[in-house]
Amino acid sequence: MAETTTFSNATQILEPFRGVKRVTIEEYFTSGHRTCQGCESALVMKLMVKASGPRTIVLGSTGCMYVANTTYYTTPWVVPWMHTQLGSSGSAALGTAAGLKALMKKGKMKSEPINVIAFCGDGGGADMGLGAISATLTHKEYNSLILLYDNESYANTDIQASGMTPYGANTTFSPPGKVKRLIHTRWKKNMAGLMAAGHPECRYVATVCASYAVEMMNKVRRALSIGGPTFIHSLDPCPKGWDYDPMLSHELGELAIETGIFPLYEVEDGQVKYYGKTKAIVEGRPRKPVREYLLRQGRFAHFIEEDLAYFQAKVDEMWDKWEIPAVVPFRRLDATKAALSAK
Ligand SMILES: Cc1ncc(C[n+]2csc(CCOP(=O)(O)OP(=O)(O)O)c2C)c(N)n1
Ligand code: SF4
Ligand SMILES: [Mg+2]
Repeated sequence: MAETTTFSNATQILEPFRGVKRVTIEEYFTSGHRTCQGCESALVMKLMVKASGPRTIVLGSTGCMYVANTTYYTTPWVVPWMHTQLGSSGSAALGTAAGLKALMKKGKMKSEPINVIAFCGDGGGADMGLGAISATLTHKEYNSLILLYDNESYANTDIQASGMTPYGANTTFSPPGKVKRLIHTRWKKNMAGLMAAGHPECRYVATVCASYAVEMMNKVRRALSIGGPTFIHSLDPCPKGWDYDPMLSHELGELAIETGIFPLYEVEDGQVKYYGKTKAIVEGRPRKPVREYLLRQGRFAHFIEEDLAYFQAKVDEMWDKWEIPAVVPFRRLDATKAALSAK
């Protein structure tokens, strides 16, 4: 029987890396995967597990980060890793955290803080697995991180539109045609805002982009240290689905932030904190026009001026009209504002 120790629900305390030179050299996601050249999601996996360190269990729902990562007899994962069903990242996170806790409490395994991270794609997480993620974020007694890697399509099955695909994008479900130029006309789901606003037991929600690698790793470290269920949304440029030269992945990540399309922030115990260039925008720095980001990608090549103007207006609305800019789309009624200011 394994060594028995007194059980504690403590987490690993992972201090932030203070600059790139302080980042640990060990890798836990190495060679052996077959993702496309320039795949940002593969970089997210590498940084995520570098941030969490060796005492980590990673669970991954079906998608590119499962299929391309674990071809028969090859894997880049150095830490324990398990594949889970497409909509099940939330259930996998909760079940694993609960299982570890039960085994440690019973003295069947050594009591120690083990990081549990479940990742999911936008299709598996924001569409199919939303209910399971939501349930997990209500269970404050189990420590886990759910990381949604958002390449803005069901990429692995050949780029079908998801609830996270941007307005107007060309996907295999929404090819532009002569009769109808735009097939996909829904505005993208606001996952991090939804998770933060709707789950009072979840102490930490953040958005990340691997173009800002140290910041990204530090948010993973914070999420794992704070305890309870936590959630991170990562925006991942995907050369195949977004149709661009793989060398542009890093630049597109930056442009997504600089145009204000994807804000970088965290919500810790209800406090919103903006990061990097998003913080600069909040403090008055002008946003780059969205066309600089959109027109670098083949999936928007059919856009005409009218489409670019609509996209820009929607992003402007996020910044100018939302009660918490670019985070949650609530707007107070004038009567409510007046009543509050009269107090
Ligand atoms: C229940 C179920 N339906 C459909 C599939 C087929 N399928 C495998 S991967 C995938 C795409 C998942 O998209 P996403 O979660 O965004 O991950 P990505 O492939 O983009 O990395 C689909 C539809 C499946 N594996 N299971
Ligand atoms: S299709 Fe996109 S997410 Fe999938 S492996 Fe290729 S670049 Fe990565
Ligand atoms: Mg996807």
